[in-house]
Amino acid sequence: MERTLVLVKPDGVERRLVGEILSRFERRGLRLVGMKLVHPDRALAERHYAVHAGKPFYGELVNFITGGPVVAIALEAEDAVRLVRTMMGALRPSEALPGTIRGDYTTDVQRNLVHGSDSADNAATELALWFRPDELLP
Ligand code: DAT
Ligand code: MG
Repeated sequence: MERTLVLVKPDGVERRLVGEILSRFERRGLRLVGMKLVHPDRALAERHYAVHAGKPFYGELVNFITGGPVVAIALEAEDAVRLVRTMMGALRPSEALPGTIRGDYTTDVQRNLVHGSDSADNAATELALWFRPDELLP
């Protein structure tokens, strides 16, 4: 079993798509092991997106993710990291297939509704960043 972090980004909360997004993962059969509504401060956002520091879109990205509340969700499944990435859809809007979250609801490379960890190592780091140990089910 593997765990991964999903964030419903501020655009998802604003667009009232939290339930829709969560229900896709639930119906697929992933186990919900943690969830909370958080308005991230800059320090949290900068740590979360540290791998992108220095890239041209980094400043805007941090502004966007700190612009409103997000829902942090911890999910468990076999191969959860890759499963969630597949269900999210590609970063490039023209490559996000219908049937994926991004492919069904977004056309914007930044306002793309969801974050999902991209490796098992990053999932562990990100889960520890967003959740205290006692906020996750054993
Ligand atoms: P993903 O969110 O699919 O993991 P990523 O890790 O490469 O993609 O980038 C993180 C976020 O940064 C992404 O969700 C939106 C933003 N971003 C990435 N590339 C961008 C670009 N070229 N222009 C604007 N925003 C971008
Ligand atoms: Mg990423």
